[in-house]
Amino acid sequence: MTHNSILKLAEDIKSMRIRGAAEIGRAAVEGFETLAISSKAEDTESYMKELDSVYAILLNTRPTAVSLANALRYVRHRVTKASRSGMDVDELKAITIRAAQDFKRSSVDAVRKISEIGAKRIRNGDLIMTHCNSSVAISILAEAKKNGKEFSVLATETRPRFQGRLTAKELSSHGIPVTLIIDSAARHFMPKVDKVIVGADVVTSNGAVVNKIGTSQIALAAKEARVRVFVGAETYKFSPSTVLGELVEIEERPADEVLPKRAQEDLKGVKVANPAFDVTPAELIDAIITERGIIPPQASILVLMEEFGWSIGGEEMMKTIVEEDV
Ligand code: RUB
Repeated sequence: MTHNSILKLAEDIKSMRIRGAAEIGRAAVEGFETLAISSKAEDTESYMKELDSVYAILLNTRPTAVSLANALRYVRHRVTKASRSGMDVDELKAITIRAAQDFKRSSVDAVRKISEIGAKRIRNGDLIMTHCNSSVAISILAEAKKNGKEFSVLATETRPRFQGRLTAKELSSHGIPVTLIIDSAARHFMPKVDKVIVGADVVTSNGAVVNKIGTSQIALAAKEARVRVFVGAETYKFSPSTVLGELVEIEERPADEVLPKRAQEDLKGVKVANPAFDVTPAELIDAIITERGIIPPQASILVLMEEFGWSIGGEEMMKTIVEEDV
């Protein structure tokens, strides 16, 4: 039977009480920790079944963020390997907890490294635009402020869920001057902007970035105004399956996030579309800041090859869609 707190965790991710790609990944592996602590399984087979069921429940909460899938696979892969090597159920539980904690530690560490690298690109007097609420983008800005840089930020409000308000609040709490603007004002302000810094839910093998809906419009306006676009992304946000041509699924959120139920009744027959993310092609991105350094988006394939130990067209690369192998 699935533990109630795991179902609650899944619901919290689905309803966006827990949100943002990094946070989703870290929260998901905590689901495995909860399982390991509370499972009453006495043999490895039953434990692996429970693990697989928790994996499926959490994986299906939000379809776009690859951080979620990669985090879950990071843990499951280690436990599966241990199970195949003949470890007993208590050892498997201990490995689950250790792997989950390793993932969380490496995630926090990656964000810290990205913020140190990214902060160096911020100059005194900069006006920086950000979109949505990215913990990675905010860490870069907070680190720059900590290092004594003086700059200000334009934060888009990010309809329909207004995550930009969270961003404005967090930046303000770091003493960074911030102005909240409506999403459609992005192009209006762009000629005054020095840099755009956003986060990512997914980086594909061809260097495209999937992030909050509206990111690609901002990147387009930035290109037109010759403003640099930086994306902060940990390497676990790079998607291995895109190398085989898999497309990233764009999450469609409920209509009432855009139009409350009562307003929908007034607009009978009108459909609402509410995609949560969009794709910004590599040509509109200047650099991706990872924990391993700043790379041009076109080098994303190299990150994936190193991460998974692939050679071009090699057997391991061709097996990437087999979940256990990634
Ligand atoms: C959040 C969003 C963020 C990325 C990166 O979307 O698009 O820009 O997830 O965030 P949502 P982070 O609010 O729908 O989850 O840098 O924190 O991983």
